[in-house]
Amino acid sequence: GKEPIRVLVTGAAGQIGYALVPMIARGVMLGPDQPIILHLLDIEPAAEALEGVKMELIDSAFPLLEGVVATTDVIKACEGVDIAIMVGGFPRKEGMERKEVMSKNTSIYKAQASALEQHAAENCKILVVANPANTNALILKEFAPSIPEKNITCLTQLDHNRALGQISERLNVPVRDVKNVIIWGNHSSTQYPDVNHATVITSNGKKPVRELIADDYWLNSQFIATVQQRGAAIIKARKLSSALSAAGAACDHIRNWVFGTPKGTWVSMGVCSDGSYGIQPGLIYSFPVTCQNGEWSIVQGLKINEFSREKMDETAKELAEEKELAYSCLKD
Ligand code: NAX
Repeated sequence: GKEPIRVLVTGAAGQIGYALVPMIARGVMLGPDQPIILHLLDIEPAAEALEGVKMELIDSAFPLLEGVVATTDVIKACEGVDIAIMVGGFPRKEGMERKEVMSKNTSIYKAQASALEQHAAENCKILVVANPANTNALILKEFAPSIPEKNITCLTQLDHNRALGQISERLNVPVRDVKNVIIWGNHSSTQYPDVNHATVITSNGKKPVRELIADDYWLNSQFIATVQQRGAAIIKARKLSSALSAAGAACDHIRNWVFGTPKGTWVSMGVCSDGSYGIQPGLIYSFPVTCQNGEWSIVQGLKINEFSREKMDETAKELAEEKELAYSCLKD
């Protein structure tokens, strides 16, 4: 059979971790014939809970699962990993300043960057989920200079899936038939969910979403706000933040990256900007990407209208500000 792949999940004792590790162990991320060794990292206060997750993984007797390393030692956690899903971080608590949260996370991501750089497998693919996701990924990139930029990404597939879901609900079509929405920018409420290139497969062929939904108020205002605010709506309803949808999106992200996107279809990923679409090079910005042979590339040549341009720049501006804030934290 195949050699096992080592997958690191940080923050594995948390709620996304609890939804994510069984998906990985069932083959949702890397396929039904790919053996897995899970590396689970969390911090000392969560060590016992982490051990409990390990016990449940053993008790699940997943056929693909060949081993579980559960640890609070970041070096041991990173040893030889082929894929790293970075879910661990410091959450924003009520009354906390943005700078305080940023400062906690920049120091976590600076330290974990070095551990990955020194101990992960060559060509390890990294996905940052923990917020502020784009800026945590940026810090990881800057403090792990020997890891190729193309191997460091952040999660906006959840936002992408939320956008697909809203179109599917509105048109009452299966979500699998909705394609090519785009999430531009930051995984925050300034993100720009763009439907201008999105299509739906109908019995009469492929149709633009803008043709099927001839309601500009809904598309230009309600749809965008619903996707931007979906995380808050989930918290309000569940009293907990998105976990199963976030875990599912993390699996989608890695699966698309490793196995490729179907011809004519793109997904959204936070990746290092090369200046495409006039976005400041070096920022981790969500773009439409296609994947092939384990590598992503930014979809080129899409027409951008004035409305989109403004929204794409607004979210880029927020990311540039987050970058400055992160660096000012590192200097303190
Ligand atoms: P939880 O608080 O349930 O879990 C986080 C876990 O990380 C905890 O077990 C904690 O002990 C651990 N942790 C803290 N510092 C760590 C460190 N230095 N090393 C390793 N582990 C550490 O949060 P959860 O709901 O699971 O969310 C995890 C992260 O995902 C949060 O930052 C959250 O904001 C972010 N999200 C990002 C999304 C995205 O689409 N990019 C969507 C979902 C989610 O909100």
